[in-house]
This record gives sequence, C-alpha cells and structure tokens, in this order.
Amino acid sequence: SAPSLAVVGVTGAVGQEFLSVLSDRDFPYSSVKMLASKRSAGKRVAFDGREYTVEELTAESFDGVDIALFSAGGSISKEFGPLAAEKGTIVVDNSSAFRMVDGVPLVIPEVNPEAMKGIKVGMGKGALIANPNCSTIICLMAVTPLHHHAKVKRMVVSTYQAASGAGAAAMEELVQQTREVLEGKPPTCNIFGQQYAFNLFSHNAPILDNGYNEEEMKLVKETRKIWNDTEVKVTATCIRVPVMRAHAESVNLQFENPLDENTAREILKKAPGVYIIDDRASNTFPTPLDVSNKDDVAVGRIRRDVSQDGDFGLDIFVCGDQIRKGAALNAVQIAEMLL
Ligand code: 11C
Repeated sequence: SAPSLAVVGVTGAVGQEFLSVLSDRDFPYSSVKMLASKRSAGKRVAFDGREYTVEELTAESFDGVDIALFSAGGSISKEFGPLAAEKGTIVVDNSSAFRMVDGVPLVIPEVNPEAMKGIKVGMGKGALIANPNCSTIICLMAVTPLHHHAKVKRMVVSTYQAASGAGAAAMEELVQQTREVLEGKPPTCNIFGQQYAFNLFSHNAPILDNGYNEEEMKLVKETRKIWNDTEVKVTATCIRVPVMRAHAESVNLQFENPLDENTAREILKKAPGVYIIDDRASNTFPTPLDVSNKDDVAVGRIRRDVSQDGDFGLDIFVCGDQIRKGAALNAVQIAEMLL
C-alpha cells in the first residue's frame, strides 16, 4: 500500500517545494502530516487540492510514518531525525546534520543510487538518508558523467548562489531591498547584515580556521563522499549573488585521462537530468532564469582549458534550480527509490 508521509519544515521555501514536487510527480501516499515549529502550528497549507493544518513537530509526530522529508535546519534534524528513524521512519534529510556521518548515505539519485541499496519502505526499519548541499548536487549532476569517462583529478568551483539558499526570508529581503534602493531608501538588512540588492558578497556560511567558509568545504567533502573517492582534489569559492532561486557555478576540471570538448558535449547530451545550452554564435549560455522552476540542470561554456596540456582540462558553466534539484526534487527522487 502507499506510504504514509510527513513533511518537516513544511512552511519554509523547501518545505513548500516538497509539496509541489510530490504533487507534480504523483508521488503515492496514504496520508501526509504537515509538520513545523510551534510558531507555524495551526497555519493552513494546500496540497493536492486539499487544505491541511500544520501540526507542531513533537517526538510523537512520527508514529506510523513511513517516509519523512526534513527541511527545518540542522538542529531540528539532529533532534528529531534519529528519533524518527528509531520509530521505523525513513528520514530524507535536507540539512547538513548527517551528511558526513559514516553509514548515512549521501545521495544524488542520478549519481550514486547504489549508496542507498537495501533501504526500502516496508522492511520494518527506519533509516537516515542525507540530501547533499545544493551547490554539490548542481555541480556533480554535470561533472559526474565527465568524471566517469576521464576521472577528475582536481576540480575548482566558483559559485554564484541565489537568495533561496538562505531561505524564504532572504528571498523576500532581496525584493524589499531592491525596491528600497530604487526608491532611494536605506535597504533593510536583517538577513545578511549588508546590502544584497545590486551587490554580491562572500557566502554567509561561517568561516573556518582554514579560511574557507562552510559552504566551500561542503563542496570539498561531499564530493569525496558521493564519488567514494578520497583522493579527488576539490577547491571552491562560494559567492552570494542577488538572484532569486537558481545557483550558477563555474567549474574548472583537470582529468587523469584525456577528454576533448566534443566528446564532453556528447557525454553531457546523454546525461540524465542535464541539458546543454551552449551556442557560441549567439552568446547563449545557461542562466539562473533558464533553470528557475525547472528540474534539469543546464550546462554550457564547454571548452578546453587552454592553461592545461592537451585534452586534460575543461571549463564548464552550470546552472540549477536551488530549491528544486538542489533540495526538494533530489529528496523526492530519493523517496521514490524507497518504494
Ligand atoms: C546556500 N547551500 O545556497 C546553501 C544553503 O548545507 O544545506 C544550504 C546549506 C546546506 O546558501
């Protein structure tokens, strides 16, 4: 029979997207609990033509729940994720809480479905499965097919990250600031503590002792775990740009084996969940708007890296919807694999 579902953090940007992706994909369910903090309890949310009342998340929320999709921040995941799993719920967690924990699969369905082998609804056992960081998902959707062909030795990622990655409030603040700046008023700076509209800045994640911010180190560590490759060299610089909901990433690749740009293009043409926008004649390449509200990741600017010898280096530019493939869609695809 169809699984019972719970959506944790249902009033947030990703929570709301969980609902539209579940609905768009006709995900089968017998019941669905809409869960959030006490603050949001009692609010009404619409799903599949019905209205639901948001319930407060408690330890009892997971009784009888087969699959729970979590996107309510790391501390909620840490508190309630293991508890839900103990009760027999399979938790697909969008936070960074369990990504690097040994034994917790970190999954992009098109990239490493084998990591969650054996985890299924109906086996009478709960589990934790982690959804990678959005920048990692979007990057690896395009890079993994190339990696399988020529093995990436080193990858340099520069990101241009949208407001949505910082949540619904950041998206609202971008709109508000844009209006304020155009009206000549001082911008309201509640989320990032600085002007965001008509500006860009280093990603707001905490800076670590090595000078990288947490977002950058997620790209480094998560790539190694997803590829099951402790050797691959990854470095990243993550930047927040005033774009609403899709991330862009410039990716420089160094390969162990040669890969010319035409072969790369053929590989990317066939890659699941990826499409190419790469028209040099008209200077048409992927943009965040091209992929906003779309499932697939766009890749372009596919070219040989002239700083490397022969065909051992490529540059590409990737755009993906942060809320969809970067979060909700990836989690729902994981949930589909549980059935
Ligand atoms: C951003 N990727 O775009 C971040 C937010 O590890 O899931 C999500 C952080 C995470 O700002």
